[in-house]
Amino acid sequence: MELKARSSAAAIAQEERYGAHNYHPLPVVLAKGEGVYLWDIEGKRYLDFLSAYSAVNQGHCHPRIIAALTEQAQTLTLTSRAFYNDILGPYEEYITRYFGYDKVLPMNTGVEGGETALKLARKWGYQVKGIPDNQAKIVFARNNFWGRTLAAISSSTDPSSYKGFGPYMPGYELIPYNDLAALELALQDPHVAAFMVEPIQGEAGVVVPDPGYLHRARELCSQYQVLLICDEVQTGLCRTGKMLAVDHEQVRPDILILGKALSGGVLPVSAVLADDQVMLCIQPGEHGSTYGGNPLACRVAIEALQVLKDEKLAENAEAMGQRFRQALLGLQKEVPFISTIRGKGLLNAVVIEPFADGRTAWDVCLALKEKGLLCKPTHGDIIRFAPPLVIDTTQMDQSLEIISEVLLNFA
Ligand code: IF1
Repeated sequence: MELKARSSAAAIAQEERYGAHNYHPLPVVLAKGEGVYLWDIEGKRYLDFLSAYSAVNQGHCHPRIIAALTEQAQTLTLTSRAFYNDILGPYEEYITRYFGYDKVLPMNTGVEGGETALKLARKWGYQVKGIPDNQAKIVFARNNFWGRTLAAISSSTDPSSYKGFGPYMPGYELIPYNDLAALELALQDPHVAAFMVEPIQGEAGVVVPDPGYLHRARELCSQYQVLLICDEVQTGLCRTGKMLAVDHEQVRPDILILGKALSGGVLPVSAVLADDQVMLCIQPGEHGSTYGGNPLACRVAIEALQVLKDEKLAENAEAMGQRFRQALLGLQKEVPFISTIRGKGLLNAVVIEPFADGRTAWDVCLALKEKGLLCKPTHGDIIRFAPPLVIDTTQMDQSLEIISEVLLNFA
C-alpha cells in the first residue's frame, strides 16, 4: 500500500475512484508547501494565491507553528473537556486579552464557530432580551457563506449550497447585504436576537460593503438590542490589512467568530469570543465538542496568533494589497475583459466579462496554473487572489508578471 501517490495522474484517478465527488479541484496535485510556495508531485513550483481560502495567512508550514505543533504533539494532544489540561487556561487568557473580550468558547471548524454563535445568540435572546421561547430570529445578509451544515445552508441564497438539502432551519430572515434601510427595518422585530454578517463577503466574490456600513450596523444593533455577530473566519487575522476587518471601521462585534488561519493552516481551530453577558448564557453541559479546546490546537493557535503580530502581517497585507490592486488597475487599461477589481489588504478579486467563445474564469485559472500561479474562480466570472500574508515585494512582482502575461494573452 503506497502512502503517497506516485504521480499527479495517479492521485487524480485514485480520488475519482475512491473519494466522494463533492469538489471539482483544479487539476494540480500538491505535495509540498513552504511560505508562499507549493510544489506538485512532479516538482513544479507554484505561487499560492488561494492560501486554502485564507487559512494559511502565515505561509505554508511556518517553522514556529510547526515547532509548536510537533513539540505539543509529543506531549499531550487531547484530553476532552471532561478534565482540565495545562494549556487551555493559558490559551483562553491569551486570546481573550489579544482581542479584548471577557471569554472564548473554543471549537474546531469555522462552521462550528457559526453554530456556536447562533446558539449563544438564541440563548441570550430568551434569557436577556426576553424573546418568547422558540421565537428567536436571526438576520443574515443575502449571498452569505458560513459553511456547509444544515443550519449554515439554511441561510444561503446560493442553490448549489442549499438545493436538495431541505427542510431548512426556521427563524432566519434574509436581507440584502450593504443595505442599512433593510437592516433597520428587520431589527425592529422584537424577536430578532442577532444580525450575523461577514465584514467582506468572501464566497460571494470578495464583496466589500460601502464605507460606514459596518459602523452603522453596529449602531443599529445597539439601538434595537440585537447582537452583532461578525464572521471573521475568512476576513480576520490580518487578511484585509488590519487584525480584523471590523477594525477598518472601529466596530466591536458582540460575538466574534474566528477560524482558518487561527491555526496557520496546520489543523482545524476556531473560536467564538464574547463578553460575560452573552457567553454565560450557556451553562455546563449545554454545548461543546470532543476536540474543542484540545491542548494541541491551543498551543498551535497561540503561536499562530503571535506570528501575526511579530511578523506585522497586517501591515504587509495592506502594503502588498495596495501594490496588487494598483498593478491590476493599470492592467485593466489593456485588458478589456477585466470589469472590476475589488478587495482590501490581500483579499482581492477580479471580475471578468464573459468571453464570447464560452471560456470562463476557470480557463483563466488553468492558464495561470500553467504559468505557476494557483487561484480559484468563484461564481463563474470572479477570480479570488489571496496569497499568504508573508508574500514579499519580489514574490508579489513575480506574481504580477505572471498574472499580466496570462491576462494580456487571454484577450
Ligand atoms: C469549502 C467557500 C470560502 C467562510 C466563512 C465560515 C466558514 C467559511 C466566511 C466555514 C469557510 C471555506 C469552506 C470551504 C471553501 C471556503 C470558502 F468557497 F466555500 F466559500 F472561503 F469562501 N465563514 N469557507 O468562508 O468554515 O467550516 O469551512 O472551517 O467548503 O470548500 P469551515
